[in-house]
Amino acid sequence: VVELYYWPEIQGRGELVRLALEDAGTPYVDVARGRGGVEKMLALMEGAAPGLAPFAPPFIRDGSRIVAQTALVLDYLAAPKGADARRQALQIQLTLADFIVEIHDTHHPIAGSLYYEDQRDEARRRAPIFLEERMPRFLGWLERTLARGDGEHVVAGVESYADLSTFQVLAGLGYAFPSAFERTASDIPLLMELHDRVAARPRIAAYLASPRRIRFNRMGIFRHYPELDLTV
Ligand SMILES: N[C@@H](CCC(=O)N[C@@H](CS)C(=O)NCC(=O)O)C(=O)O
Repeated sequence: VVELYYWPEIQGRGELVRLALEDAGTPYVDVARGRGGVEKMLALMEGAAPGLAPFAPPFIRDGSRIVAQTALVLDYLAAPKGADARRQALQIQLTLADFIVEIHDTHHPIAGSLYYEDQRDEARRRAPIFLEERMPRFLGWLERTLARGDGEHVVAGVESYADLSTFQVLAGLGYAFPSAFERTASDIPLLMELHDRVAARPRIAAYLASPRRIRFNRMGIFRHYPELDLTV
């Protein structure tokens, strides 16, 4: 059974791995959500197991193998068949990873170690620039990627983990920045359809309705602070 290691109280980057495991119906243990699990996770990061220790969660343990870095974990667990499809999925996933860093930095522009309240002024400068410039640039690229492909999958013609991660980023942006996201929605019709299609996949729909799906909250990457959203 695959062991997933991730912070227990947030969706975060771990959610991208959870979605892939859930969609594939792969049995897994969400270790840090169990008793003593965070300690086990930290021990592995400190090098408790032989081999390369992970720098940060999420990571997985599959037998004697420990794999970290979200995109690499997804490639390990769920790479689409075919060298071209596999490379394209990774390319898209790494672009999503860049996007996620910028999303996170809207509420933590100075340091991850400081409270939001201690960097709110900087966040108030950064968030509108993200919403006006960066969010449309990333989403526009994803929309064009769909339009140039089969219109339904970010890797044309192939179902992949990158569709699931795209869904998660769209869901998170809609939660964090409802007003800015609504303004953008009409520019990204194919992405909005992808979002709904992924949410309706039987295993994903069951997962989203289950207690395994942690709710969005103010500890994760996608946070709703009304003062950072655009006012219409
Ligand atoms: N590039 C890594 C980033 C991993 C990462 O930033 N993990 C966060 C949680 S989502 C963390 O716990 N970071 C601890 C740290 O950076 O010190 C990935 O995509 O997996």
